[in-house]
Amino acid sequence: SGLALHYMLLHKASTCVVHTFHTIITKFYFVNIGMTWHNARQYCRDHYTDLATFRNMDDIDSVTRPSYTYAWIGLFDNPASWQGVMTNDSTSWRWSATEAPSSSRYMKWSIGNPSNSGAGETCVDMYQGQWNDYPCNNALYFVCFKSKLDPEPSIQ
Ligand SMILES: [Ca+2]
Repeated sequence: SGLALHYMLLHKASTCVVHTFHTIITKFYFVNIGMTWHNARQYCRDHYTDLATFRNMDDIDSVTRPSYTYAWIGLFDNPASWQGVMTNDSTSWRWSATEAPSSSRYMKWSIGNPSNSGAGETCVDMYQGQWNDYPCNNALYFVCFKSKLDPEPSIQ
């Protein structure tokens, strides 16, 4: 009956919480469609989780080879966080998925960047694994990520 099924689901959920834990798996996806940064973010949110967020070098290395062309990643400059005049203080850069600076403080800027050339570079692309601030309205390929719970629970 419906009642019995409801009980079973509750029981199963309860068991899962008490006896198992999960790890979060992140996968990166290179999308070879040219889009503005904001349209790329919407595409990633519709089809995956968000534009790519990188926590360490292993994350960057796990992106497949086509990313070795210019591609948007999920880093942007939040004007509300700018200190005084519009600086490129490293703490002002935010990840799209969290709207927060990197908790690991991991950064991989290319030499001379962020440069804020023409005071209009508020989004970030990646080239050969290194980051460059760049005007958001340019159409570039991009990298999305998808996070999911490990489907295989570990019994303690
Ligand atoms: Ca730049």
